[in-house]
Amino acid sequence: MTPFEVGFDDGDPTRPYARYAVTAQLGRAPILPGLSTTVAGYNGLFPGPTIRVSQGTRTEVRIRNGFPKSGLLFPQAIDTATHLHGSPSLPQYDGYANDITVPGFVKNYHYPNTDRASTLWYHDHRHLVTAQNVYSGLAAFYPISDPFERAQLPQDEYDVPLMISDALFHADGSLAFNTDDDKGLWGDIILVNGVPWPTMKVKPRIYRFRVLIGSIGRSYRPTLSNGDPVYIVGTDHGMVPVVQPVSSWRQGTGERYEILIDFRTFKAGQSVDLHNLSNKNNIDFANTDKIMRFQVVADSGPAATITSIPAALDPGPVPVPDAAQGGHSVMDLTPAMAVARRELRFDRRGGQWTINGITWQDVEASGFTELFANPTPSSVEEWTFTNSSGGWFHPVHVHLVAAKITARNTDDGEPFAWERGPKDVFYLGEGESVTTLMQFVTQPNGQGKYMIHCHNLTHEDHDMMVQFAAGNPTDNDPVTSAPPVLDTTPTGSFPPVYLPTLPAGT
Ligand SMILES: [Cu+2]
Repeated sequence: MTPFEVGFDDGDPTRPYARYAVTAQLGRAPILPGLSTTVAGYNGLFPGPTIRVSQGTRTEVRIRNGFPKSGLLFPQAIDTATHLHGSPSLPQYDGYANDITVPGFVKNYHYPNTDRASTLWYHDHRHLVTAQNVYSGLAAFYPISDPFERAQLPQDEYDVPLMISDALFHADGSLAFNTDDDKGLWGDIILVNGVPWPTMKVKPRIYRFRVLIGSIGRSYRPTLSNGDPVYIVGTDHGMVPVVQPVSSWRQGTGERYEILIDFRTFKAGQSVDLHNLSNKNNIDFANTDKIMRFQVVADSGPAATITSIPAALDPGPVPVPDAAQGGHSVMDLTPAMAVARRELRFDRRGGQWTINGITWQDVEASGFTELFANPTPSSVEEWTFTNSSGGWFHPVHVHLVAAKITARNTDDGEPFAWERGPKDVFYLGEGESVTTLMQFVTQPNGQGKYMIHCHNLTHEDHDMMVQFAAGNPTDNDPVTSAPPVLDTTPTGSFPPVYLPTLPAGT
């Protein structure tokens, strides 16, 4: 997406500033052969427009709710709350589940983008309906780049975001929605960037794929059909220190893994498929074991800048604003730095999904004062997340922070090979427990409340979400300090300029 105005000064002229405008609106997508599907997406697209930002460039992203008065999957109008997943945004710009923009209103979100290169994404977070809003289309990529990442990993046409999701359709091509008694949504069609089982043409080179699971509930275990490894070069929050070759990896909703696939030994005309080995407690169908195909074509164009698989990566220094507040590089955190240790248990109780027995309903009933924890800004804490059930899995997301996984209760006690980098979603498989270190660095004047929830979006909606406050809980009230305003923008003021996000050659 191209910013429509650059150089706007919001009072901090030391950093460049870019503005974007996105309208959440209905659109038509040719997802199934010969049929048209109505989606509810950013600019009417699924996935929405990719916003690529250089580290240090501040952004204002205007999200207009341009939906009609009646909804898509349900009769109710689609209210929105937009979360930039992976950004240490101020609470009032973090997509707090009750900070709602109704049709006809616009909210201006401000993002710092000071973090190192990482694959962020923006998606809806409106309480009770997040699953249907994201499923309808409200999800898109927002990669941040920096000089260290640009020097070490493939760029441009060799840097491809892949949003994997699953869906159910009616015979007329319209989206069907069934969340299986709030357990999850299990579609029989696998989509990559909104295309069922696509084929992507690739050159015999090294490609970088930014894999995001945008499904509501389904998790995946991708693997290449020819047995080749993929190389994990990035996790949710950026580059890994040591590149990890894996034959498959497990990935739940909200998680991002950046992988390299080496096509250099392939001849034009050969192909390799990305398959899905699945995981326990997914409901699989005839073709949910397939994701997409890579079709190799003749090489062309300028020489590649990345010509070998790196063994290690340098993420660069801690960003200046974080370092000024005592911020460490997340992978340098050690247990000795932790000033508190906390436990979070993810359970089903009385038909509700709960965290330590608490739900977001309880948070609402408390007038939004109920807190799981109240860490001091810049302090390091050790949090352990536990799913003692054998009947389901929970990918758990903590807002504001990046974390280092230090231990698991499985196998050798170590994190899995693919998750040895900065993370903000932790896959709690059946009977699994994950221990993490995280540092609660806020922006200057950025104290306040942030959410913790399961990223299975039906679990989140019903009602597996709580909150913590970094510093003063009453600072930066997420609902009242930057409310949406009536959208009086004349039509056409914000042209929907965007980069298409379909893989090349599909
Ligand atoms: Cu869950």
